[in-house]
Amino acid sequence: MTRTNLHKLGLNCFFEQEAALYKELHLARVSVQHKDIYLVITANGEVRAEISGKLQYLGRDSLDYPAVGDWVMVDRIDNVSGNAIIHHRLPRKSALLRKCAGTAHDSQIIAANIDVVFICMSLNNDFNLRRLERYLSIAWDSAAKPVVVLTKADLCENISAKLTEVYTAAIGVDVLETTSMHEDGYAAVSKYLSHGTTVAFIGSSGVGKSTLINRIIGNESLATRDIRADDKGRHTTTHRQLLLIPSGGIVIDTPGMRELQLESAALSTSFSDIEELAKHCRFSDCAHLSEPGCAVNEAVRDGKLSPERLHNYVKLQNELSYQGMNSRQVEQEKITRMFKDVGGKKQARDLVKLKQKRK
Ligand SMILES: Nc1nc2c(ncn2[C@@H]2O[C@H](COP(=O)(O)OP(=O)(O)OP(=O)(O)O)[C@@H](O)[C@H]2O)c(=O)[nH]1
Ligand SMILES: [Mg+2]
Ligand SMILES: [Zn+2]
Repeated sequence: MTRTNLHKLGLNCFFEQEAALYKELHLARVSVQHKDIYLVITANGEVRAEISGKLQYLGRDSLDYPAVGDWVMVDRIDNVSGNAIIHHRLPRKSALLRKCAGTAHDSQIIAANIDVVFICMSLNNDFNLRRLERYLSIAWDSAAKPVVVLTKADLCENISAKLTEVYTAAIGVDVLETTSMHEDGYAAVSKYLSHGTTVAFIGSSGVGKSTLINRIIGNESLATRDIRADDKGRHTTTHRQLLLIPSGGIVIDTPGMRELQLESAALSTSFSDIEELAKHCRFSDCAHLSEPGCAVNEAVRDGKLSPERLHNYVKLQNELSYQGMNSRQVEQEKITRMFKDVGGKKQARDLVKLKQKRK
């Protein structure tokens, strides 16, 4: 088994002091969480673990449970006699949180005990300052240092103009420009990856987070999207994962976030052109899908509006409309919308009733 130096993994006096309270247990850091099963890195390497009944019972909401990046106390450092049991989660120094779309007040923890947040945004399709602002605000709330990492510089023709825009949206934040297309395209990020420093990568799906991490590590540890597969919207990375960089530093890869909490004001500002067109749709509640007399779709047909832009707008609008609902309401609303297109509101109601009966 490979021995791990826990200081390389980010251990410091703060956590050592906390751990000293539990002399009979061992320190470990959570690297992966799959529902109830965890992978934790111990001094003896990675082991499978689950949380103790007591910890399960005492947890009041999802933030109480261990998450990727957390330091925990486990009862064993091998899997010879089954999963290790996590008895305690040590206090966090920082936490990156996201409010869940669909649930009223619940937040979800993306990563714990991070020093730096790399907010990744590509210089081509994904470039969106409003979205960048939302990522910045969750990064500022985390107590870690935000850094903007612009990817795919090779696909951008007016980099200096884009940089100027980013500087105005991210005042006082370091902004790095990267590309996977040549050897030193990631040189700018290396100075943030020093011994014991934890960097979390966040940003939309497909911007190149996992590609960047593979380059830093120097191999293809993480799956990245196949260039030929045009599966836009499908996430390549499916779970958060903490990895130790052999040359120093720790990274946490995350799947592209689909539902960052949005604000309708921000949406209107970013899509003022579409909102302007929508005023001319025949129906005031036009969803710009396949309704007759839709001015927005007409603009797409005339080549005045890109279909991708409309797609993004509709997607964001959808997310927005689920906000503030509890999970049951979201489920009902989804069913209603599914049938709305085929004119089957009654069918939708019946299905909802049926589902409620089963519960
Ligand atoms: N041209 C160009 N393509 C890149 C660059 N970086 C990444 N890509 C490509 O972009 C695609 C997506 O990269 P990934 O690393 O899988 O993206 P990701 O951010 O991890 O996506 P999720 O895991 O879905 O969140 C892949 O096909 C990469 O090869 C770059 O600098 N330039
Ligand atoms: Mg990925
Ligand atoms: Zn319309």
